[in-house]
Amino acid sequence: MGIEEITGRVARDLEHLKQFTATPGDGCTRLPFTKEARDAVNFLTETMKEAGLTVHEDAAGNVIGVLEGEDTQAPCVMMGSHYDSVINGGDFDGIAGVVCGIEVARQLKENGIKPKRNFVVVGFCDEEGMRFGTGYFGSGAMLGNRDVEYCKHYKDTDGISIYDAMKGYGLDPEKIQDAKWPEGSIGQFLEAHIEQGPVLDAENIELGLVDCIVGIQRYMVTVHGRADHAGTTPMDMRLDAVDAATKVISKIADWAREKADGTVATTGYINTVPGGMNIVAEKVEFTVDIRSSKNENINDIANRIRAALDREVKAMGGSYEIDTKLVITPVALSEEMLQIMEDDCKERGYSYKRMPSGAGHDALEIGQVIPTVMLFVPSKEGRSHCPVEFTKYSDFAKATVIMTGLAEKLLTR
Ligand code: HGY
Ligand code: MN
Ligand code: MN
Repeated sequence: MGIEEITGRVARDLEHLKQFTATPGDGCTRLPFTKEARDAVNFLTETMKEAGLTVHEDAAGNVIGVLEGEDTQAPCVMMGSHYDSVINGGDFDGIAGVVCGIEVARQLKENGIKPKRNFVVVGFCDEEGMRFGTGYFGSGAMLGNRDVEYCKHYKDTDGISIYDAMKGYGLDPEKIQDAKWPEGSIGQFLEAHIEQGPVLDAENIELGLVDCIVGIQRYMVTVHGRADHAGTTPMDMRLDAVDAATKVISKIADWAREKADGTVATTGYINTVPGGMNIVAEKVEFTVDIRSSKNENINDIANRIRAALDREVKAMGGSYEIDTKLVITPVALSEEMLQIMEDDCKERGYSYKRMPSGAGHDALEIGQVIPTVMLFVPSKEGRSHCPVEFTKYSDFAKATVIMTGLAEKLLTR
């Protein structure tokens, strides 16, 4: 099939998926266990079936399509990404990787490939962690890393737990462990994804061969002070949670800059309670997201945050607690599979470069235990996690051609 037809099929599927958002006209908002997620899963199910896959939804809400190989018990080749999004995000983050997986299945069949092992396409649930502050729920469940206690512990800002959200969505959270795949049943994992950064677009390079993914630590910090009148309470009598919290928050970015090696950290969410302009805040909640290709950097910044909280909150006279949302180490991706894709790029004359990923992905969770590789396509002006996120459909098409070449080699050896 020519690159134009492939581009047309990818465009058709992604254009159709754009409608499944809770914020039409203001980016993609497709949170886990919502109507938008259900609509997207229904469309992916139909599209996978039309591509000749046998489809089911697992206990975690992942949608799974299988192109059967000769030996259905042999370790499969899996390809996929996530179908959820951030709030007011873009139309390509995650979902494009699922569509590319379905497109690779189409090309394997069109190329007359007789796979010796199953080729499995997965749309993962809740990679972003946007609703519950966590991350990699579907891919983590597939590895057996999610249990009932986890589902009950994490709640969204309306106080709805993953457990209750799953029940409302029609899943049984008590069966979450049924999503686990047997040890050794997945041979390799492939993920196509937008770069979400500026490198490929700025250097006019068509494909990014990802050789490592940063580690991530995410925390929700709650600082407790005391609500008081903002006018009458003398400064030395206040337990001002905002005063203490901001003395810590204001240092985090500099601690990342000091590493001067690509380490990053940010506070993406701050909430004061009760939130009145003439009330000294009773408490402040804020998130921390720290990333680096060096795990010791992440640990160092996390430890400095804890020490600063001890110092500043003690001085204020209040207290604090830290809810650990995510701790995952950096991962090196498969050199063997990178080399196969690199050779194919050279043969086809596609420009490419090897590069790290500053974004986490389902590949970060899965790559901890399974040989994994990622292929990036350019993001226009490096923009992502916002409505202007854009990638040319022809870029996705080139990625599917390279991924099909890799899958063919893995499935026929
Ligand atoms: O946050 C991330 O790195 C990814 O987009 N989930
Ligand atoms: Mn994302
Ligand atoms: Mn993503």
